[in-house]
Amino acid sequence: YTMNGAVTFEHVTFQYPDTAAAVLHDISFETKPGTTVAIMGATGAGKTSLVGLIPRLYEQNAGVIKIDGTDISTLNTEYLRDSIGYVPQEIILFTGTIRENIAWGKEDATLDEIIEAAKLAQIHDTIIQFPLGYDTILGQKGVNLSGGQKQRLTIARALVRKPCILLLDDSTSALDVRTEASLLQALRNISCTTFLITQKISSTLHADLILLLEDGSLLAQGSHEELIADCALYQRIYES
Ligand code: DUT
Ligand code: MG
Repeated sequence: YTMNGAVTFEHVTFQYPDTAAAVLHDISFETKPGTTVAIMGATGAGKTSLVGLIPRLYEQNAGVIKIDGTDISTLNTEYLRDSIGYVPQEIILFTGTIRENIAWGKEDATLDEIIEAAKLAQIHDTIIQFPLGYDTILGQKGVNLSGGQKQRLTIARALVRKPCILLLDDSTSALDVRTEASLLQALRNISCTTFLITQKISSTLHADLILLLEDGSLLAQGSHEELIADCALYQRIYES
């Protein structure tokens, strides 16, 4: 079967093997398929750790994580990671063409698939402005991209695998508000459940669910309107 991408956390607690204290405490939330989930919180709050549990990069110590109602610990790891696109916080590009960089990890991707992913990631228009287009070489001997262009390229790399769930770890920090909104709308259009770690209120405004983490605990969750009404910390972030 193919995933719908409804993710559920039930009382999830997580601790890295080499640390004394848990970094996530009793996290519970539920997403609907194809929706946008924004994760906010100060540095060290546990945002990267939380999304890493979804493709089972780590195992939680307590609680259950489900996708479409199925406990992910019962799912084949390869299938799980094939269905989940992960754009890590650290961008990795190598010396090679744009085409090779997008297809990294899925070398059998066709040019059409690469272009489709680049369009979704809002980077196609930039790429075709280079004289060599998708054959443009990146790196020391080639073109240097801006921070936001690099972010969109790595998002395209995740999308070429046609994931049902996409994890964006701070991957839109360098995008302007309008480009980010176009990206989120494109992901909605293909019904890709998107987890967006962000520090920007502009990205949470259109999220269906906002998770606000503080010291590993879920301080608040809800829509922008709900958090503005109920959550003092969110109000402070909004006003700052
Ligand atoms: N931590 C570890 N081991 C690791 C990674 C993180 O002990 O391999 C700790 C550091 C921190 C907590 O887990 O106290 C949460 O880290 P995480 O990276 O999840 O925080 P973040 O919210 O993603 O922070 P940032 O905004 O700086 O990326
Ligand atoms: Mg992080």
